[in-house]
Amino acid sequence: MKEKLQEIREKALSQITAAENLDTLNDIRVNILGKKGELTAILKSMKDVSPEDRPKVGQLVNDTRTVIEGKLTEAKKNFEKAALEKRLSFEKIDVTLPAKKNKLGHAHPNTSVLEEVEKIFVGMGYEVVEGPEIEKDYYNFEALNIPANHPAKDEQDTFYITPEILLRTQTSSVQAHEMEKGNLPIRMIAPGRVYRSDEVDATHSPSFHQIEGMVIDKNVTFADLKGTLETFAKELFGEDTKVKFRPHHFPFTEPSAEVDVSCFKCHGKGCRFCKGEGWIEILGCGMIHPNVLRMSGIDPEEYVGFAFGVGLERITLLKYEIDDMRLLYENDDRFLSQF
Ligand code: 2NM
Repeated sequence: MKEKLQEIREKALSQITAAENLDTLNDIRVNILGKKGELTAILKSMKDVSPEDRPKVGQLVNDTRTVIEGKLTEAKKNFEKAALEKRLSFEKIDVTLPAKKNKLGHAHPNTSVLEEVEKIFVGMGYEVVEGPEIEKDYYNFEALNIPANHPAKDEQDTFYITPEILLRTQTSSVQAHEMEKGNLPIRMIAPGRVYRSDEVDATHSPSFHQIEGMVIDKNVTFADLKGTLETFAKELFGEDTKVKFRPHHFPFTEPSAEVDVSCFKCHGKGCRFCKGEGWIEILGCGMIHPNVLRMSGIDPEEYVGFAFGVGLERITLLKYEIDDMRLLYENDDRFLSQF
């Protein structure tokens, strides 16, 4: 038995040394260590060995196996190393070839403008607050002093889910929630998507974005509102921008105003951009109506506030001189990649 093992071992080692490639090595492994291999056959014949000799012989078989396996592994490594070295000596990298261009995505123009607007108001100490797009009629209309018979509540203008639940038509619903919480003073903007039952054209979409702002504190005046919005307009459209407040009407503010900025293209002379007016309307605003404060549990004798609402798309179209709102929603890369 011992001689037989010695013989297998020597034959294996010399075969391994002579092997020319990985395939030959594998054949050797199968012939000796495989299921029907020579060494395996010996293991199987162990039952014929006398019980006293079995441990010794067993040990010998195992040793043989270990030596052969070790040699096989070593030889395999040498072949692999040689193959790698051969490949490396052939392969070359031409560092003068131009690199592949990685096309990076970037922010949508609406997103860039929103970030700019948020930065301006955060700089003035405002908090950015978000709220639900599906709202109760109460927070979208009633809490904002919009009475049951108001035309805005018509099904022609508002998407109702049930008679009491709707898709918000303005983000002031978020402000109604904040007022109700009663953590005063409040200085916040509420950006987000709103829905109105409008036909699609160059200036309308059934879904667009608004940014509404609100400040509630003691001793807030219309002068604070004017100063705030003037600062906003100058930061957004340039230092030489002029603002004009025109009286207007909203149910949730009293007094109310619309704000125009001097045309940043023609600086007020009148051009195609401002339709010859020299001024461009950008937002609505006013002092929060006492009814709105009272309804949310705020005492209008103690606290006052101002609020404003801007259409994000309108600002984006103006800033980037885009003449059709539909371009903002089509996600055509040839259009978007220009910004
Ligand atoms: C506008 C114009 C004027 C407004 C009012 C409020 C609230 F919740 F404080 F009452 N938020 N936003 C407001 C006021 C919005 O959009 C053209």
